[in-house]
Amino acid sequence: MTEAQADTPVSSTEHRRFSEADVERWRRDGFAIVPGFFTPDEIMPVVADYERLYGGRRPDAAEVMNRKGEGQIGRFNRHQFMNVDTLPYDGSVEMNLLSLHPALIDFARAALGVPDVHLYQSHTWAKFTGEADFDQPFHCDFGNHTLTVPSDEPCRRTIDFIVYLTDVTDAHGALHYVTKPDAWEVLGEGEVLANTAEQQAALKARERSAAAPAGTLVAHGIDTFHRGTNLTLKGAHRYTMTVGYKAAGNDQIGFHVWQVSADRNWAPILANAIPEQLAVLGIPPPGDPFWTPRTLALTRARWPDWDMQAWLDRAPGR
Ligand SMILES: O=C(O)CCC(=O)C(=O)O
Ligand SMILES: [Fe+2]
Repeated sequence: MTEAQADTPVSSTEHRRFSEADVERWRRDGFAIVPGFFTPDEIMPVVADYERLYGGRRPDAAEVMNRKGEGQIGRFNRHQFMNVDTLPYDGSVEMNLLSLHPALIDFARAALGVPDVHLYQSHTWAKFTGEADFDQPFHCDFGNHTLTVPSDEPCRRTIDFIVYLTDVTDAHGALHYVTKPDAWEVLGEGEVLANTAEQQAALKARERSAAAPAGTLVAHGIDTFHRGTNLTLKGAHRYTMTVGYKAAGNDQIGFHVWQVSADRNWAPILANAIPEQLAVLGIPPPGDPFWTPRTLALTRARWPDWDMQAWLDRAPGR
């Protein structure tokens, strides 16, 4: 973990879009659902990008491909993950900056209780009725976010967001979830696996729906029981973005590695993000000792679209 920098605000109320009750709920239940976290103006351009990128993939036959028997628990299958892409996106500045929104960073810092956070996951997900069987078993996401298990300490776990870009009713495949107290009552305290049919049935008896309007933020973590469900409304779609934050320096957690996609278009982000947003991608803020005359000159040459004035203003020797 990194130590708090003297000039790094622990929380910036300027960007605050959650309440203390949301953080308490997230800590106690594992879930906080915050309607209206994003405004229609913020969501609209991103929905337009999704339409351009994914709208053409809407299947002709809008019937649910339900390959299960009646009452059977869902399974993971690769068709569920068809329309998924990773940051940086082939879209607007708004789309590229959504998962880096200062209000998300603020929420992540407050929930994890750390001054510095890192964006470790950001991907799109467009689901269409009939495209796949989206019904999943109850699971916790830690399986592909860490090689170990969720820590006892919240600051070493994660906060994982699902951003609703369209209205998500149950007929649009709303996420279903079980609060931590409810899950632990049937599985045992701190349990993160539910491999038997009996355990799945016990969780199902306690499941709640995260159905909510566009602009809603669903916050959970790597240790929360939940499952994807089928879209059943004919011709419907569900556009969401999946966004994960961890404490900066927590090497136990990972999903995406931004450096590997250096050949993708980072210009919309580099040209428009504020230092606080770039910091969660691993770019040191202005004034960090990484920045020397040499690293500043080389970085400016590498990314000509990036206005580095704020970094130059804090350059050594100025
Ligand atoms: O998209 C959803 O509603 C949940 C999907 C999910 O939990 C997963 O794929 O891990
Ligand atoms: Fe999941």
